[in-house]
Amino acid sequence: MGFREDFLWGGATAANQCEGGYNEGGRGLANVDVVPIGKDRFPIIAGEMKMFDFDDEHFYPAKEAINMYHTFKEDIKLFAEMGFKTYRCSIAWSRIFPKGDEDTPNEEGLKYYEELFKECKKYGIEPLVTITHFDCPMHLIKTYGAWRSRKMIGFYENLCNAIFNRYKGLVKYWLTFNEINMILHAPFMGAGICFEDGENKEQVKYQAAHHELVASALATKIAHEVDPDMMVGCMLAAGDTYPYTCKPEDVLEAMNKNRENYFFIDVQSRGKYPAYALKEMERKGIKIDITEDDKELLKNNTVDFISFSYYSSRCASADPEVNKLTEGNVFASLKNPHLKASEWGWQIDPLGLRITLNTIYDRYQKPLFIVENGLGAVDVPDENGYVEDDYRIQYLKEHILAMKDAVDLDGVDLLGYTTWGCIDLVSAGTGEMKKRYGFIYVDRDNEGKGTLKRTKKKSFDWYKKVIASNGEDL
Ligand code: P53
Repeated sequence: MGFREDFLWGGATAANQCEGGYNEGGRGLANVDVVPIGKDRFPIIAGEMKMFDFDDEHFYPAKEAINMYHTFKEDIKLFAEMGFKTYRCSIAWSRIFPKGDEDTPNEEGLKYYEELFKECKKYGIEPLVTITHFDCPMHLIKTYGAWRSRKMIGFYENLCNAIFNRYKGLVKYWLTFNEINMILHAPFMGAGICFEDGENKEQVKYQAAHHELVASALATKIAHEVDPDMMVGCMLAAGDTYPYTCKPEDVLEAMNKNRENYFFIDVQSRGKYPAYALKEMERKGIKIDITEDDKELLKNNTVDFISFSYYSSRCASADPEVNKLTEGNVFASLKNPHLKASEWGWQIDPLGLRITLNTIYDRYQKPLFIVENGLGAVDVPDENGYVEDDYRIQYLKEHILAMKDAVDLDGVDLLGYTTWGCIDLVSAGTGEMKKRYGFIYVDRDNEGKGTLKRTKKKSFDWYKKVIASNGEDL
C-alpha cells in the first residue's frame, strides 16, 4: 500500500516569484512585474487601482525576486539533492513573446527554458510546467484589455504551439492556468484585468474566464496533437468550504461557495457549463459570448488530470451577523473556531486536505495532483544562517499523512505532491520575502536587501528522507 511507485514528489515555484531578470533575455514587461509590496498591492491585484508601469514611490519585488534566472543550475542541483522526482515551474509568457502578439517567438526565451528543463532531466527530475502562472504581457493588457478580449485565445494558442513543439520530449506534464478561479478574487494578477469605472465587474470576469476556459481546452487539443504522451491538467485554488453550522441555510451557502470554485473545473473536466452556473448567470444578468465552436472545443478537449493548491479549508454562513467576522484579503473566509492559524492567518487543516481530495475525486474521477501545499512562516536563521523550521516539518508531515489516508483508506488516485516555494520566494499575496515556504533559505528581505545566498534549512534533510522512503518515514 502507500503511494504509487512512481509517485512524483517535488517542489513548486512560479517564474514571476523567483526568476527576476525582468528585463533580460529580451523579456517584455508583464502585469506581475508592476505589482508592488505594500498597501497598494491588494487594490492593484484586484484590478481596482491602475498600475501599468513602475513609479518611484513603490518597491517591486518581482524585478529581481530571488534571481533564479541566473542561479537555476545551482538551485536545481539542491532540488536534486533532496531527491525531487519532479519540479513544478512556470514559463514567463513575456520571455517567449515579449509583447504577446508577435508572430514569432523570442529565441532567447525559448532557449532559457530548454536549458532549465535539460538541467532537470540531467538529474532525472520530471518538469511539471505551468503555462501561465498569473502572468500576462503588459502590451496585451494595454492594447486588448487582456483576457476580456477573445483575441487572447489566439495569442495563447501561439504560445502553446511554440512551447509544445520546442519542448516535445522534454516536458510531459503541463498545467494551463495557475489557480484559474483566482480571476474572481484577484483579476489583475490572475488575468491582467483592470476595471473601468461603472462597468459590470461580474460580466467582465466571467467573459474573461470563458476565454481562458476555451484557451485551456485549445491548449489540451494542441498538446495531444503535438505529442499524444503529453498530459494536460487544470489547476484550482482548492480547499473545501464547510458549512459554519449544520443549519440547512449554512449548508446551502457552503454548497454555493464550493460551486463558485468548482465551476471552472466542471467546465475543464466535464467539458460543458454546469446547469447551476448558467442559471446563476441568467439571474445576475451576465451574458457570455459562447460560440458553437467554443462548445465543441470544450466538449472534445477535457483535461487528463486535475491539479490544485491546498493551504486551508474555508467556512460559509448564511447569517449576516456571523459574516461580519470574515477575515483575510485575497480569499476572505470566516474563522473556523476548531482550527489554528499561521502567522498570516491562514487556517491549518490537514484533514481538510483529505476531504478536499475526496470531493474532487468523487466529482471528476480523474487522477489528481497536489501541486501546492505548505506553510508560509517567519524564519529566524541562527548565526550560521541555519533555520530550524520544526513548525514547517510539522505542517507538511500532517498534510502528507492526510493525503496518505486519502490514498490508502479512500482510494484516491494521486499522481504526486509538490510543496509550494521549495526555495524561499516572493509571496504572491503580499509581495513579502518574509513569508517563507522553502526548504532552502534565501538571504533577501522585504526591501530587497541581502546577499541572495542559499542555505539548507532543517526541513531540507527531512524532506529528503520523506522522498527516499516514498512517504513512509515522516
Ligand atoms: P502567498 C491566495 C489564496 C490561495 C492561493 O500564497 C494563493 C493566494 C495568493 O496569495 O496563491 C497561490 O504567496 C499561488 C502562489 C502563491 C501561493 O498560493 O500569498 O499559486 O503563486 O505564492 C501562496 O503566501
